[in-house]
Amino acid sequence: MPSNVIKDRLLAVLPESLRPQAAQRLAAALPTLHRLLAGLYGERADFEIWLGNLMGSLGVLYAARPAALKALDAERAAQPDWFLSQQMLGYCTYVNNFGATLAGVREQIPYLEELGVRYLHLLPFLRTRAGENDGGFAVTSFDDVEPALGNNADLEALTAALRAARVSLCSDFILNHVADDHAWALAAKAGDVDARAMFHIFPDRSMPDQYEATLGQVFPQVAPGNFSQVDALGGWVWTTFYPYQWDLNYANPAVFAEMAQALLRLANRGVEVFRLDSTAFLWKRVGTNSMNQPEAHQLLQALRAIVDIVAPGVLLKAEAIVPTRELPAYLGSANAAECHIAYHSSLMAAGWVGLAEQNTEVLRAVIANTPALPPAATWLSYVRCHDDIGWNVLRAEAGEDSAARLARVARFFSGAEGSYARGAAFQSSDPHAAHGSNGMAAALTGLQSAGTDEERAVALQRMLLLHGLALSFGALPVLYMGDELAMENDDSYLQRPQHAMDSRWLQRPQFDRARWQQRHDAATPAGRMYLGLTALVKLRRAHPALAAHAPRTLLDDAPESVLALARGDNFRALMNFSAQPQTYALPGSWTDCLSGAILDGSITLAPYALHWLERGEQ
Ligand code: OTU
Repeated sequence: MPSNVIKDRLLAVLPESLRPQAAQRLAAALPTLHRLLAGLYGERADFEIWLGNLMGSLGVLYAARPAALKALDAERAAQPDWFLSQQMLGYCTYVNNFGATLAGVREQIPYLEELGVRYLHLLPFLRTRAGENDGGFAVTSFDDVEPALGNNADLEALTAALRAARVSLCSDFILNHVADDHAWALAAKAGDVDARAMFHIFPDRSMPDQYEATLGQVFPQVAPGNFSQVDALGGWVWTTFYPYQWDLNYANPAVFAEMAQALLRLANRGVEVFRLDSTAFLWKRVGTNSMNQPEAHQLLQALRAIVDIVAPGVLLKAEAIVPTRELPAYLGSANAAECHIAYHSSLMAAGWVGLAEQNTEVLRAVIANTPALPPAATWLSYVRCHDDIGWNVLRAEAGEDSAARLARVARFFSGAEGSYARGAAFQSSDPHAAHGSNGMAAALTGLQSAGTDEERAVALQRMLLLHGLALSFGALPVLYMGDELAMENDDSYLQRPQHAMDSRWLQRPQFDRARWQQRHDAATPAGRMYLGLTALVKLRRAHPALAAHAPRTLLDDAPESVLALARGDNFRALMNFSAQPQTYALPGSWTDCLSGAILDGSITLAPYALHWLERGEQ
């Protein structure tokens, strides 16, 4: 089908007034979209018909986009790097833990504003499976809010209120799998042929065994294997994660078309950023680990092209917990846009390795392996999130004996051998290794185990150090709910049989009102963390050198336990990962932004200290 016919399918459903703008966006993005989809699905006899229908459906969603969101699209099209500013700061939380419901989250907006938050990631809030649902990561309907949390009107009221406060709502978009009680899964179980084709279903073990030969395992203890036997399906279905999370089959164009529309319907309710969950797993290939396949990137680029046409103010964020070298591809290149943001899980994990080893070797290797990015794209930096800290992403950077080295780090954070940390090792098929470590930052940095004021002060310094790295690296930094108040582990999951095997629940506590009330009281750990962190946030806002896209250089003249980053010519971030003071020579005279001290020729960093320096005497 010639491209003007495809284009017309979209334009035809738009009112006259929207057509010139749509024609412009189509001219920019349709050739790419057409090429990508033809590459993925072009060999099917009905490809052109399918594509025409998809364009018609996109037109309907284009026309339905509310005026306030169209205005946002226009504003952001005029300034596509808006989210790279040093004014941007994220906050991530579960709805129920933070505000009970979506309406309750709305009440928390003043607190978010006080913190300086401009981006709020609410963990899954769509209708989820009855019973165990992996913290909402098993979605039953992309068109309904989980009833316990509210309804679509509450969602729209929340996005409107956040928009008014200049806070962008980020929602998970779990596109790799659906719950086993999603309408497609139910229909597949009932024998519907089209619904069965939405999944990877195998009559016997022959294909699953072939795939398993080279697949990894995400939850080897609680959900071993990548396939689940379902009698109603008469065979095995692909389930990378829990058995009730059925992977979607993106080799079927219907899956792509349905999911793209589901995303846009949420965008039309005011979701501004989509956290694309488990993006690495979207395409399966025998003989590989079925992660990071070229087709997974083509799918994401196609999704991006669609967003650029229908809702160009929307951002896509890749959640791909993969080795550093695989990460940049998720942010695309100058001529192939993909996601706008990607988690830098290597940087996050390496920060923790730095603490455990009191050495920045791995951190420096990660930073050296972090390439410059295309314009209007950035990393997401963070200290903790709702998942484990996955160590395996660092295998390349952790040197020759990386497995043993990372296993030592995992043992350190589970409190072994006299360590101050109070975390838990997570999920491994190998008793000598650990997939990851769990625990709140306060537990992993020693605050929870501290017995004296001095120990508490050191632990808080470690927490601020890692947050300082996230805030000065050059990224969109996202705080994890509770860390700003130095909240500790929540052990209550051990009492819940359905969660007891999944120690990620350690870091999913209820927002602590009592600590929140102490946040301005420097005599409390909560207050010290809050005041220390908010001082950094405030300072960051005033320094364009700390914007995500401002230049970054790793300085190699610092002691091995000190990480030294130059941000442009006139700004430096220095971080001491050791328990010993460290001295570092400085060229010329600098001002310490936090203390105001003037430094001439050198600086001595206290244990775990973070310093932001500005050139000259300010
Ligand atoms: C994501 O995570 C989510 O963040 C998890 O909370 C979900 O359980 C999972 O998807 C399924 O939806 O591999 O790259 O090691 O890092 O499960 C995606 C644990 C993932 C997580 C891993 C993960």
